Amino acid sequence: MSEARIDVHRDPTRMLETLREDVREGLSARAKWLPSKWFYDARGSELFEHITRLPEYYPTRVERDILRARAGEVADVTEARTIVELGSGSSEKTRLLLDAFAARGRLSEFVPLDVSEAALAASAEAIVADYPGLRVHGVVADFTEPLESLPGTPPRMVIFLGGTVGNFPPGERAKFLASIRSALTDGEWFLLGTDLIKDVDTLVRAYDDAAGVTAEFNRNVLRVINDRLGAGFEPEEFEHVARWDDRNEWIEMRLRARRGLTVNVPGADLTVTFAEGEELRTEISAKFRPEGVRAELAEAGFTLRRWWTDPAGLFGVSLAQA
Ligand code: AVJ
Repeated sequence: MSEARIDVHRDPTRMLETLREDVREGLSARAKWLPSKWFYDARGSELFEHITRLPEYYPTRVERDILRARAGEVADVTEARTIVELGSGSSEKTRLLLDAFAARGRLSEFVPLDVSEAALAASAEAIVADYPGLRVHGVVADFTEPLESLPGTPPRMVIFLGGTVGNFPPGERAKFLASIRSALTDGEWFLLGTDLIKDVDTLVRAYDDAAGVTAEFNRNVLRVINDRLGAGFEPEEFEHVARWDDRNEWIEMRLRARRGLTVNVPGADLTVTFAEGEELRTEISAKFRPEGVRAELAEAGFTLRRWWTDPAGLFGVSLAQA
């Protein structure tokens, strides 16, 4: 019985230092903000998995339908030998690709990469058990840091699903796409999921579900800061806010202080005050137009070979070639 190899490229000391810097910068800014990657400790990753099963959160379901319909075509077009998944989480949708590649008997290696070691270990073990003969090489790393050289037998295909590319602010998104391109050799592949612009109601409800799971996910970033930096946030003092920003074409998640608060963050040598009603931005999730996705991929040096969407045009999947 083989085992998943898991390399930890994330140095815990450096990770804590980055959190400390992000908290110092974001919480002392005039308009407070935090990078969304800090949601994903073990509990945050589990809450996100719960979100993917909510009736309001359509992206996971719709992307899964697209992948189910197109996985065979992805395998036939790319003939990839290695799949590298960025932000792999549970890798649940990725199984549709692994199934299609396995049926063709060509795929030799799967490289899931995630910041959450707990999520990665669980998914890598499960995939090793279910795909005999597939080498599984998990990497614990932060994909917002510049990518080092990618492992695996060529031709490789990097996949980045779920619309997570929307979490980057636009300038950083361009740099990120360019760094994927430069980690690939000419002719290799990139499969990208993007959530598309649609009516505001559908968008906002996806980020403000009736059961309040997204609200708990949002507040989890405060628990992460409590755990790692000894902060004294009381998450219930903050109200979950999800809002569509029409000018930037993105959803913002915010935490709004229900009353005036002072919070100590000893691990960042910081005391933060919130006025009543003051908001902390915790995530942006950009939504795309098909022509915008094509333009951004081209700008990064990719050629779009296939574009797939669902019948209602909710979500798009691009297959691009370096
Ligand atoms: C995991 C980044 C794709 O932006 O839709 C879900 C995270 N935030 N609900 C997204 C999220 C609020 C999600 N991604």
